[in-house]
Amino acid sequence: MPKFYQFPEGFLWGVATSSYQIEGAWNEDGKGPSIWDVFSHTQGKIADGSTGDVACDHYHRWREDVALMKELGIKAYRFSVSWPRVLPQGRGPVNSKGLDFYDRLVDELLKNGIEPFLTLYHWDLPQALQDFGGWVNRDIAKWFADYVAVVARRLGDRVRWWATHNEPWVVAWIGHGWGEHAPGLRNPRCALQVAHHLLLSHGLAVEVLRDATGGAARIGIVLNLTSVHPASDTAEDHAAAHRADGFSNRWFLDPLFWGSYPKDLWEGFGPMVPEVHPGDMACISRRLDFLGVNYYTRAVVAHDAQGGPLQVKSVRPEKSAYTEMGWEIYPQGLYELLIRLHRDYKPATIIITENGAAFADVVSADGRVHDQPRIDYLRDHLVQAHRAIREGVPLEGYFVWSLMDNFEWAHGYTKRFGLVYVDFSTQRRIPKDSALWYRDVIAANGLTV
Ligand code: IFM
Repeated sequence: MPKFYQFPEGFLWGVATSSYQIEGAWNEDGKGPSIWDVFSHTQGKIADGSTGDVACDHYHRWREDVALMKELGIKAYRFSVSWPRVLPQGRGPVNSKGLDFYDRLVDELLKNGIEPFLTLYHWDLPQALQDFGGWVNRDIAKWFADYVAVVARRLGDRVRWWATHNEPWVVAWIGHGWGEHAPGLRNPRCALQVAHHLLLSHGLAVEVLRDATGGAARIGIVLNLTSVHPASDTAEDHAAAHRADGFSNRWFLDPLFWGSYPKDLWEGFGPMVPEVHPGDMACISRRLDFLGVNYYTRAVVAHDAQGGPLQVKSVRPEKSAYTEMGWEIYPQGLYELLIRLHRDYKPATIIITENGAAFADVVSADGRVHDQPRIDYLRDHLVQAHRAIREGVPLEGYFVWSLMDNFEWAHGYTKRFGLVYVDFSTQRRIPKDSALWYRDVIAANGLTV
């Protein structure tokens, strides 16, 4: 018997994007270069040799993109502000044309009944600040807070939802530990220091946002989190899973909610631990109005004596299905994660700020994109989210990553995550079957399975 899964009234049904991945216009209207401009312009860094110079050309097509969201009945739009578009040098003079762009976007969203959900940092650091060490330099916490003040003063009267950072784990480890993202550093010690500076800058920004918005705003941070499973039932693999959980989840959650780094990992990292100044942890653990959760897949790990300081290796479950990113499809992990967050950290509100999948979408002879695997993925995750709500998790919103196909970082344009297909040679947008399905879910405030 089909069952209807009804979501709470006022549930925030959204879609998400980020500035570098969709805007293009990399050097227009006074914008300064970001570390991603420099990185993608460096040969060999991006799988298909592409850049975000044009991307989805959203900087010029924003009105059309908002109209598309309106047609789909989208209730909230999560986007990010490009720091170097607003402050070309990262600090100092404001580029009013850059700020005007977001001002117009916010007005257009509100005019169309779409709630703006603003992320302040989604990885496109001004190159001018990278030249001073970027996130490795402790001064950046203050530079970030000053940038946040500029944006909040301009948009704070209309934007209610503010996220300071998107996925600081990725910035720290993929950008500074493993070098696969900008700025391309390969130094684990730096990665841990960067993680600390990201958290510190978050804490300062929370205060700035509260002051600038008079307490009306809902302020939070977005983390990429996962449910970690041991590869076997041995005590060794269970211990490895606990360490991996520390690395992926607790290293950010504990400071934010409890004001301390996890002791087991702190000891495990030994001389690599970051420099922490008195007062830092109190600043980092300022009260949050919401926790943003990006969930894509679970992690399965085993003990491995050769597996670096954590002595962990990833295991790929054989019988599972995978997305084009090579990520296992494991909807139940979302439920497990939500329950665990609620139990251990008790965030006032949780928002799923990203969930979605890349598949090898094609435009069929009928001109449509029949992406049933994406519908299946989203449906199964929503059922798990619903299960968590039923069990008391304060989940208030869900954002699909992404509104449209876009620049998937080091993968360039080879991975399509969108509800809307983008033909990058013409910039034509085609809503995929999943977009129409999501429209119906939103209209019904729930889904029948
Ligand atoms: O495209 C990214 C996004 O920028 C951050 N979260 C994960 C997405 C898919 O990899």
